[in-house]
Amino acid sequence: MTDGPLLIPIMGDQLTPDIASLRAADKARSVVLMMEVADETSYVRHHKAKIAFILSAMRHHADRLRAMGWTVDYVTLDDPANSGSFTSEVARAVERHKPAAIHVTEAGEWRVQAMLEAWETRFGLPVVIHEDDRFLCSHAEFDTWAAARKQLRMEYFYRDMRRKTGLLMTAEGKPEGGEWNYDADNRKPAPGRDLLMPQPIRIRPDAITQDVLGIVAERFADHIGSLGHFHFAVTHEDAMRQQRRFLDEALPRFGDYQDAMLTDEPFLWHSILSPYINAGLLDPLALCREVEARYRAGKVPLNCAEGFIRQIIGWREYVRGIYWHEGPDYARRNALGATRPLPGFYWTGETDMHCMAQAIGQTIDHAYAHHIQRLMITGNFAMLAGIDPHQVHVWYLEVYADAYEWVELPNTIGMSQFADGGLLASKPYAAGGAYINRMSDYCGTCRYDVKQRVGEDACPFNALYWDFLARNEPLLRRNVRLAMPYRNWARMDEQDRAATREQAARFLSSLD
Ligand code: FAD
Ligand code: DLZ
Ligand code: SF4
Repeated sequence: MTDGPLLIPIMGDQLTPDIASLRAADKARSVVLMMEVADETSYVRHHKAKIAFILSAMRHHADRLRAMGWTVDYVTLDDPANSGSFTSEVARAVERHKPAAIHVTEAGEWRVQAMLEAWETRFGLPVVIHEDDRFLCSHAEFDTWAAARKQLRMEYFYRDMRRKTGLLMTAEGKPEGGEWNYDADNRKPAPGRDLLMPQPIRIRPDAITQDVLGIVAERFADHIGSLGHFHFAVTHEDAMRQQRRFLDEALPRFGDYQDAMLTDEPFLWHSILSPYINAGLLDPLALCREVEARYRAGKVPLNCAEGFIRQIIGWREYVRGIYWHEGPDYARRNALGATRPLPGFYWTGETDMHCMAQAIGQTIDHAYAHHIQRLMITGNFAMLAGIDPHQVHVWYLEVYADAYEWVELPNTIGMSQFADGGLLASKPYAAGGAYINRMSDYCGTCRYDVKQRVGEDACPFNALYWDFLARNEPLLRRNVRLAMPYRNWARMDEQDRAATREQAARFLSSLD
């Protein structure tokens, strides 16, 4: 081993100053390497605002590390010598710094993890890959949990995470309030529009962000998305301001309106914190402890505190566990054999379906849509229409500022498209127009009539819903949670069934 420094590559979703690879190192004998590389900006065609957010947050993080005393070697995207990939940039850095060893925190996805694992052989240097302990549950712990069960369900995993963290637990080790889950209280339709509705703070771009916005506008002009609405925090301090704003203004009603949708109101009572949590600017466990403290101080009802904490220590940890447990070919699952190409309006929002135009339009503007819009509008439509789940996956990975494969893929392939055949979700999240009408104000101003199943003006979701069940009957018939809809389908008279399927076929051929 040489007496050179440690080389510590930090990637765009590792913007945490005490991440494992840094915690283990001596500042005086280390070089932190940060790399803006074409491979990462282009492995899918990310939304412009997603690229701008990550690059600006990386540049600010480099300054933060320098201020803490680290030596940071930062390679910008427009550096003429930039060779374009993590591995080739690490190779150049090895030449520059002649390190004794490389220390790195495990990657967030299979594609990049494979690169890290090849570095030791490639560079002939010791490479230490640290576990990413920003997550509550390690890969090994999840695998052990999964191995002990016949059927994997988030709810039981979540209970274990509650016990592990002590969040919302009583001194006797029971769940606070007597129940583990208050989801039944969290399905209120949206109230009317209200001028006092909470809104995320609009952070004004500083000089660093403006530079990045210029680079992105020029280099990624043909990627989806607008930069005109760029409002993201790009520093830990500003992300903390967004966190406090959420805790004070939105959390007290987060649970009640978690599933609600309202025209031209993209944010409602959601936190809009996922980009910061996923990039490492916010600590998810510390955030949950704050939420619990608000509940214990009587400022937030239990259904809101529990509902929020479940999303983070339940769903977020669970989907990560599934991603690594299932392996890289999870991305190619297609249990329902869906093959239709993704319709063009997913890129423009130009469709007469008002719900789809709203969800896609705000995605283009803000690189954001909340969970129910992703699951029950764009995701539901894609599944009902039989869109190729891999194309759906790539779309979600591209368009949201919080999208990294470890979290996006199980949500898309598993939860939203049922393409894993029921590993993640116990039934397909399929719904007709009635659900959308109940949870939103979208249908009132739509060109289609949500009450009609067939005819010129019929809401497309209605015929598509029945057609989805009918065409997938051999695969889904035995699912007990679908027994009722299949009974209703069987009760419909023969002519109605045929007319419904013809209606769906006409609509689907109009997509082609
Ligand atoms: P809130 O509603 O305020 O929820 C609080 C936090 O809980 C979120 O910030 C997030 O960290 C976590 N969370 C909530 N639901 C989930 C979930 N299902 N899985 C993981 N974490 C969750 N989330 C991502 O972070 N990245 C993605 O790429 C992503 N892709 C998705 C794709 C599809 C098809 C679906 C249905 C969901 C996806 N989600 C993804 C989950 C969820 O939609 C987002 O986390 C959420 O909308 C982010 O907005 P928010 O911060 O306002 O969340
Ligand atoms: C998403 C992304 C983008 C757009 N650009 C970069 C980049 O230039 N440099 C970088 O270090 N990370 C970037 N990222 C995030 C990475 O894709 C992410 O860190 C890896 O996929 C590991 O999960
Ligand atoms: Fe969407 Fe149908 Fe309602 Fe129109 S009528 S907004 S298409 S659910």
